[in-house]
Amino acid sequence: MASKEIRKKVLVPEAPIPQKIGKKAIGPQSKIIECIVTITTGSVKKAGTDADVYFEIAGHRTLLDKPGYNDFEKGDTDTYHLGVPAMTLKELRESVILLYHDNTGKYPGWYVDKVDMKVRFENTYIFKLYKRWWYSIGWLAKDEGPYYTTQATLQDGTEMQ
Ligand SMILES: [Ca+2]
Repeated sequence: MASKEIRKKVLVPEAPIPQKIGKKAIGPQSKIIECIVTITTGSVKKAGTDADVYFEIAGHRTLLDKPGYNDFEKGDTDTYHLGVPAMTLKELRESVILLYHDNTGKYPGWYVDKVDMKVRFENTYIFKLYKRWWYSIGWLAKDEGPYYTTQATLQDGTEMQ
């Protein structure tokens, strides 16, 4: 006859859910894995753009585009979730962060009023404010001064406080 089958219930531990979120769960080795970038387009004439806009962190670029939505119109505030290569806060602070567009579409020049970036560490659920770049960017345009460029370096890779 068939041997007696012995079934064992195998207890598989569930993935730990951190009980402490926020500052207490974050240490120097904690990795940032996601960012939220919020960008406000100015209200000056022709401030909006239909160019393809990119946000780049440590060489990892993301096209900022919400499907079925006209991004970056005059006066709008738009928010995007970005996956980023896992990195510590120190590594992020040493990273180059860029905002730029490809100068395509009608009136591609873009007036950027405000940008802020929040970060989420692995095993946490809260996005913490990393930095605000407010009132310091202005025209990203080939035909508007003072810089006549389509790229803004939000962080130049040097250590910031
Ligand atoms: Ca647009």
